[in-house]
Amino acid sequence: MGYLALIGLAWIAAAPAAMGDNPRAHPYADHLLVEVEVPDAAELQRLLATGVDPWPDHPRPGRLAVLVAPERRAALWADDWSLRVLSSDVQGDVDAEWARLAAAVRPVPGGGAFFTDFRDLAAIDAEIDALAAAAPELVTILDIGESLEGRAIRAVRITAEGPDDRPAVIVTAGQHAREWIAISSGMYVVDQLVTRASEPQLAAMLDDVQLFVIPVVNPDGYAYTWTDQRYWRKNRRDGIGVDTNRNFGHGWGGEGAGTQAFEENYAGPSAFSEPETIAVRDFVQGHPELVAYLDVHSFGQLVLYPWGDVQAEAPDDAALSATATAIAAAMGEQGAQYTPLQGAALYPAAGNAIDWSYADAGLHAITMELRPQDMEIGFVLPPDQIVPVGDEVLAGLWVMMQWAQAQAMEPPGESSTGAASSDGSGADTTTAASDSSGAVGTESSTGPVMPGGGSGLGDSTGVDAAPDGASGCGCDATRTPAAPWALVLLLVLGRIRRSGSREGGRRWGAGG
Ligand code: 0X9
Ligand code: ZN
Repeated sequence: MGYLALIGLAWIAAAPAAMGDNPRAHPYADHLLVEVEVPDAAELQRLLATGVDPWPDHPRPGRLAVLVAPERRAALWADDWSLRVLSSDVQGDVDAEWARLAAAVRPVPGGGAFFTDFRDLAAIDAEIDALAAAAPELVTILDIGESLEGRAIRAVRITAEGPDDRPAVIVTAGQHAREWIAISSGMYVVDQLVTRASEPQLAAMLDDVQLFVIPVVNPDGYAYTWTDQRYWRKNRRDGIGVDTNRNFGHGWGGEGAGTQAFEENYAGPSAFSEPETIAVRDFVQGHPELVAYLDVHSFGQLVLYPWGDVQAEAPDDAALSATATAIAAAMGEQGAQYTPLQGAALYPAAGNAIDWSYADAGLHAITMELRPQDMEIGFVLPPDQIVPVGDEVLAGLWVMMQWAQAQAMEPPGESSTGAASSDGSGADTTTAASDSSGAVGTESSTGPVMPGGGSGLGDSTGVDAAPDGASGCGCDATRTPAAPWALVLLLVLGRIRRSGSREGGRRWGAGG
């Protein structure tokens, strides 16, 4: 980022508008965070009837963290729940984070300090502008829509010069406002791909593949987490909010989608009722060069693939599962262990973004749930995890980009999106299992991988070492078997296929 530092070294702005400055903004005063042992579904209902607020948006039996407002304490303590107080001062925790942020020096846009802490929307926008100004040959900023409150929804396109029909990967983050680490990671991959673009491996990739990153899909919600409620999740529709990740058009209103506006997973009055989901939908539909979609969330350390609403296998289950496994392994080599899993096996979430992008737009689609795994930490990660988590996301994204790159290498007429038919029926399913699995295991298995020289699919220990059982989402994630023999077979198939494609296949360029 060195050359960007030339923009200035000592721009110190006034402390940002602070939650602490806002007299209305102490929504968690006297709240406790309590872990409750919930033996079964009936007991879960009994617990929720006390009016406590489950920390995960998809509460399940097991050890469940709940926010307890002062007026709910008596009801909870009167019963025979097995409890552990995780925090006796939730507002204090929020205030502590805020005090740190308010005291921090605002970074010079493009000056290299952006990832030393979490950043508000203004700083994010300034950083995007600075990156685009410093590398106009690589970066284009696109306004793809406007939020309910009139904020711009911005996409960043990163690619080397070349035709617009080169295969492209889209990354979205920040559908859920409180998941700050997802947003910082979206920014981190933008920063790394731009500032390291001259590294030979990356330069070659950017010749072949285009990347679109939307770091903040839900800017109104994100702004609100900085001014009012740190744990706000949804957009700001009528001050109550719609969960954009239940508002997409595939399976809308099905299992795991809330029907009541107050619910954290409220799906909205109809599919694509929200400007944020409309913006993503229209952008995807307007860019037929897209082949893959990565949606970034927190938390739980999981790599999820379709379907997310029903447990039936997607038509391209093998390909999607192989990609998720490869991504989890690549992320695991950077630091934390990630578990690949079909989304619906975690819990059903009808109307989510990746199901729609897979079923209706034909994209190879993955959701990441980033760090932590631990409910006690939840959405408030310390800032020294921004870069390590960003590196994990970058390593996972690199797998997706390799998958996209492999699409570019295919001989004409052999399409392998690894995706279902456009109506989601799976009727035109391709040979994607071998195609895409081969793709994710091509160059990465021998060459260095962004960012730290790991080995991608070649080492699936990230999968095997993933912890069993409860994820940070409060869900009992069952592990998807890595089936190493199958992966090796697919890898070999991919290699054979890929080298054939190299010799006889098309390259991008005039005439495509
Ligand atoms: O519930 C969601 O929208 C996402 N999880 S989060 O904790 N970040 O809110 C993930 C949805 C992934 N799909 C399924 N679980 N089916
Ligand atoms: Zn989320």
